[in-house]
Amino acid sequence: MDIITIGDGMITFDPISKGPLRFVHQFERKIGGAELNVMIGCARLGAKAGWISRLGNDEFGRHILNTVRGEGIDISEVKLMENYSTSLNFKEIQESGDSKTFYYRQKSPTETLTIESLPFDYIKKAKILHVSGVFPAITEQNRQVILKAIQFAKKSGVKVALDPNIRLKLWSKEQARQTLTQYLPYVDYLLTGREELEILFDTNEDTELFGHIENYNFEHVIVKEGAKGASYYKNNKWNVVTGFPVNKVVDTVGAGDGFGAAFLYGKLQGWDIEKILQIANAVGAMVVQVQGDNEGLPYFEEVEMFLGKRDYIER
Ligand code: KDG
Repeated sequence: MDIITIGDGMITFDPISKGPLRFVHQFERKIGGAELNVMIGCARLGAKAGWISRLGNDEFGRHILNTVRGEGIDISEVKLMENYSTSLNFKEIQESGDSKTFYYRQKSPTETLTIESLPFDYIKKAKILHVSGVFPAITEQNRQVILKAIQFAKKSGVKVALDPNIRLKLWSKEQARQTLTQYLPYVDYLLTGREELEILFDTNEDTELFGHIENYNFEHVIVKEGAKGASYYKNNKWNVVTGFPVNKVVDTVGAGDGFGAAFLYGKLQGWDIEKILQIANAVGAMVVQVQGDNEGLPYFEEVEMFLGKRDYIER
């Protein structure tokens, strides 16, 4: 595999209408999961992607498995577990396109994914292991599973990518900081939001942030800045790569995952950082124009069309 991840997959119920969830009567059944979205993004762009996970042995679990298989992602390390229900997530969409999430993921099937059951051979053969702060936020066991996996990956020469993806509905800033900073010594690519970086290092001062960054061995620290683009850290400063204007933001969920997928795909291709961030910004801009956590993730030809590097022929 080029790239693999460990994470929860869930059914996402997207509201048909905007506004408070209590007034929404109809939903569309989709799938979500931060780490899984990144794998879907990588697979669509052209990477060989694999997913380590557990789902409930139920209709929703089968639906997720079939969809992920259909995206061309390797599911040999995904198991359907008896006596567990697949996790659910209801979204509320505001007029601005911003959204709120309501989780139903207590007793997630991923609690059966233990350190002992981690597929170390599978991890060892990948080029990149991508992890995020969502999976470790669920249980203490998950925190230990990710720690073990990234320690093993680092030791085996597999690059480690981390998106802190701090979900304050799942854990507090302090818990997130305590766990995620334990992961940092094993991380090569830190793909973060500015606010998350400030939570990680408990400061909003650039000079202090730089001091913390220098304490680790990161190959890249990237700050995702939404519509503005992204910045990469180099020589004690942020270097900005400007984003793309978007006519209409429909749904912002999954944009960071799309950005991350494109970044990781770019690393696999060996592109320079400016080109990687240009493509990642393009993918982020494409994702926010489509409803759903991963429906807007483009194929590589579509990114080229978006950038005007390939003709768009309608009929
Ligand atoms: O990044 C998008 C994810 O947040 C979404 O797909 C659902 O994984 C999810 C979560 O826990 O928020």
